[in-house]
Amino acid sequence: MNPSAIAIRAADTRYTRLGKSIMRATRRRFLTTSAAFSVAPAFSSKSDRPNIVFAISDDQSYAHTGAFGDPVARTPHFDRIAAEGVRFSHAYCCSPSCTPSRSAILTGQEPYRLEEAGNLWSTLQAKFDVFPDMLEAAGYQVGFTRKGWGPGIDNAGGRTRNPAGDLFADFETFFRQRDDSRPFCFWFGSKDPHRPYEKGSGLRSGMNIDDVRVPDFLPDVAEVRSDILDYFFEIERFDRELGAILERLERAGELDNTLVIVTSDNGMPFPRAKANLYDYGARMPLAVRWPERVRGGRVVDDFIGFADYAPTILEAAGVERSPQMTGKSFLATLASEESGRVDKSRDHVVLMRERHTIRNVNGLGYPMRAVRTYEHLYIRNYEPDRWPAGDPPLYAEIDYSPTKRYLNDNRESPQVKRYFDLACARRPAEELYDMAYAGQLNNVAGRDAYRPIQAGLKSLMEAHLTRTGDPRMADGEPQFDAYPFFRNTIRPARPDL
Ligand SMILES: [Ca+2]
Repeated sequence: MNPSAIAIRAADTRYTRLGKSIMRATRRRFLTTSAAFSVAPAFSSKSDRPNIVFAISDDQSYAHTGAFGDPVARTPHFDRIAAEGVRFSHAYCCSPSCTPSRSAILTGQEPYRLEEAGNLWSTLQAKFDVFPDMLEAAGYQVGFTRKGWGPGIDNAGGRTRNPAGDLFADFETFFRQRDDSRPFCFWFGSKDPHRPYEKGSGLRSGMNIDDVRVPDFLPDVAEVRSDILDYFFEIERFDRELGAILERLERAGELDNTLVIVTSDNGMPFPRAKANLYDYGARMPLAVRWPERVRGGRVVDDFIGFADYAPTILEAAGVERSPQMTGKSFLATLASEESGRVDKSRDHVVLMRERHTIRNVNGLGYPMRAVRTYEHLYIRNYEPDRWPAGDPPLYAEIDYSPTKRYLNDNRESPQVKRYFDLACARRPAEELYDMAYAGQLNNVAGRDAYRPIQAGLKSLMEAHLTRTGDPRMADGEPQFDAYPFFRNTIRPARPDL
């Protein structure tokens, strides 16, 4: 066993022991503090308080729904929520990695504020308030199915259950056992379209490979097109399951008093997408429907960050937000009846990444921060000597896939090398992209004409990070690389990429 594996195993044991004692303490704490999550007087009866359905796919980029204009992926149920509700064109996950993204959703805080939960596969300490606990303390019934918060070990942080609520086999089981005199909040956490895929499933389902829009950072070849179809196959499966939940609510007469939010946690599992701060890694589908309060048929262009969900959901439920929360409710925007840019202060979003997998030499992460505005994307890479997609030769931050294999097998070809380097090569300490000028492929950082813009974006980003307590803005080395990684995969099991 290599030294990192031993260190991690030791950390596992320490955290398990720690977890048990914290768990007991937390149970007491929860019982004594739950009354603090009070219900506002105006929302005292069930009819004033909506049910909430939070439907989240796993690894889906913003572009891949019918409502966002994709010509192949068929998502009639997402499209319905968008048509009868509000579609947000500029929603961004705080961090393009499952655990930190979901941690931000649940806590209403940026993941860099959440210690271990800034990383994949660690824990979310019980000291961080999560909206399902707060709703439950205010009388809601809360449940989830499949993938809630995670991956990680919730009880290592002193929790007694997944931060998304109590686990149920499916929505139907939850819905049948509920007390219908009280509202509920249900988290539908699909594992689609996370890899692995059944190779060829998209083509076999009848999708037209000629109609695939290949993103500009991937080579336009049959292998990649077919891989994208397999990804679409799972997006469509998520959408059908969403449809079944909507149909069940409609049949029970509960749909129109349900706040339905449909989104994803991070972008498509392809090179230069997932685990990157470019749009295909961090920009998310988002549609919200609540006809009793929200006029439908609108597209809103305000920037929404994932720390904004918890304050929005709590406000809709009439529950006071936690003082820990740094996100901002967008309920007023939902209720405004306006389209386009509604809240003018929402003109940018700040993004981050710390450690994703642990498959690099010494198990180090690839720390990044970024700010996205309508016109630009500025990225700061704090450790440019490390490898953004993981160390060669495995580049293990990129999920195994036919697309990754194609890039690797053809990396010496002049047509493919550029794409391989976009995903895998080292990156400079600063990147700046001008949306009007070759989008997110042409780094213009350091060019004379862009110096004032670059400086302005850096200071906008750092002001936000400082205001919200990012350890990277404080003195001393941040601890993200020292937190435990609760999975025994130090090296990828498959050496074949
Ligand atoms: Ca994910």
